[in-house]
Amino acid sequence: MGTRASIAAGVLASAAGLAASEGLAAVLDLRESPAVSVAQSVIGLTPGPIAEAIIGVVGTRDKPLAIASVVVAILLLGSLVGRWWTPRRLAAGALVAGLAGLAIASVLTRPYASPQGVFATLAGAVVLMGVLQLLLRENEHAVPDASRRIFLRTAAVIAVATVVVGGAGQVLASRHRRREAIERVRAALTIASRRGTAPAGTDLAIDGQDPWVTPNRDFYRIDTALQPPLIDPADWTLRIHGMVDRELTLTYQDLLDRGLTDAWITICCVSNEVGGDLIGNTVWGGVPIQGILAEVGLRAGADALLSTSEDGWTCGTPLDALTDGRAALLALTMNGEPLPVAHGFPVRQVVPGLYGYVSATKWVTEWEVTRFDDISAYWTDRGWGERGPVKTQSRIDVPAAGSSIEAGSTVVAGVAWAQHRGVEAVEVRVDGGRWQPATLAVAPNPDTWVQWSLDVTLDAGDHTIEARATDATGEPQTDAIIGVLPDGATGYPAVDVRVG
Ligand SMILES: Nc1nc2c(c(=O)[nH]1)N[C@H]1C(S)=C(S)[C@@H](COP(=O)(O)O)O[C@H]1N2
Ligand SMILES: [Mo]
Repeated sequence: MGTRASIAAGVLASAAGLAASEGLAAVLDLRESPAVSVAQSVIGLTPGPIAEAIIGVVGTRDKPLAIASVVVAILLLGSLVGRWWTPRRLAAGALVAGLAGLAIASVLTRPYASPQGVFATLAGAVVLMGVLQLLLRENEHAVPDASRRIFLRTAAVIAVATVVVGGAGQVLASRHRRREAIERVRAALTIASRRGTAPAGTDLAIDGQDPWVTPNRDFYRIDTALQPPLIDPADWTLRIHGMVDRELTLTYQDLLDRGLTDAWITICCVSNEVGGDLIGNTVWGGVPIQGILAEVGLRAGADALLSTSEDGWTCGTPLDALTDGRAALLALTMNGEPLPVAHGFPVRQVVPGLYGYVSATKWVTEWEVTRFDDISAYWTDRGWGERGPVKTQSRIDVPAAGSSIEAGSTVVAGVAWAQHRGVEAVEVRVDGGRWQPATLAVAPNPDTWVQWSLDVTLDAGDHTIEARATDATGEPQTDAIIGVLPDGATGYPAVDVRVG
């Protein structure tokens, strides 16, 4: 292989090594990639007067310049490694080892030093040498043209892989930095909002039962976003248009200025199976949607609010549910904190009594007042029901399904919900026997779930415990076993236990 080819191979191999270490650094979520650590060390080691002279010339572009110099230096040294690879393998290896050693030293002396950083650096060195070996191996083709073709083809494939891996690494890394910036903005917000302590009497605190207040970190999460949108509240707006008398655009500050209302609301997902856990209860702080709609003025004939999120998800909500006085909110806080990013930061909707897919738009940025006849939305396009009212349901948390318990008296406990109608009663039966009324804990309003419990006496053998809730209109939940599609699962929750 000629000199030019080995130099080119060296440049390509070092670029590939660099891309591999940058890509790994991004995947491993490192605060700083090895190349940036080296650039930082270079900046730190540059004598003051020289640094000042450089800054005098390039101004604030000194940091990109430092990184660019490191990259150029790596490629130049890489060309030397390539040049030496065949005739002076030992020297080439020593040069790579020396470079990797220096890079590892800078990684380890940085405040974000980590074993993963060392790993990413070493992986870069290994890729560099692997690529050189691949490109410069003595090949068996006697015909120079054939070996040239193989070299060029291999080099092209490696070049593409380098660009893809390096590019993806940069995208990931910049998203990581943006996420950190948004988390800092979020942490710095102080919004007067109620703490998420349960009102007296709501939580029976029975072992094995979910707490009445769902901690934010345990709150179920459902959305179509591979990565949640990262929105700075300072940039957030909600544009309201469509069948309104006056269009309006609201900012985050506009919402804060209106003052926040706190409301305990349980939200749940239409995809929650009977007995499932896609449900959570918390105190939301937000601005009532009804007042905002009154301000823009609804035109006659409108019956739907089509909301769109920053990431393009849509949902259609019946205007009735937003204007009948219930606590439908444009929420800014969850459990006394600014919304977590995954739960819609900075602003989302929460509407008592409707499944999330027709009401709970996270990262909401646009409202169109419209008619159901004229629209379709993300999930309704995919076969789910248009309106999505929550069906009365109950869940047995204790005893756990499949558990073995002692004969005699045992506590059966769980939750029940019928948001915005309220739960009037919960009953329990064993092996299809007589329904026995459970004791209900406190629910501060009809929009939250309610805990319940009942002592039952079980004798030895296998038993099935079932529950059913009755809403405040007097309607018991149905025993018809229906799956989640198209508008929510029904049937009694049932738990099988072995009593010994
Ligand atoms: N932007 C956006 N908002 C969304 C969704 C979504 O996919 N994208 N999913 C909805 C569904 S189906 C549910 S059940 C709730 C869940 O809210 P959570 O993740 O805060 O529990 O958000 C709703 N809001
Ligand atoms: Mo959902």
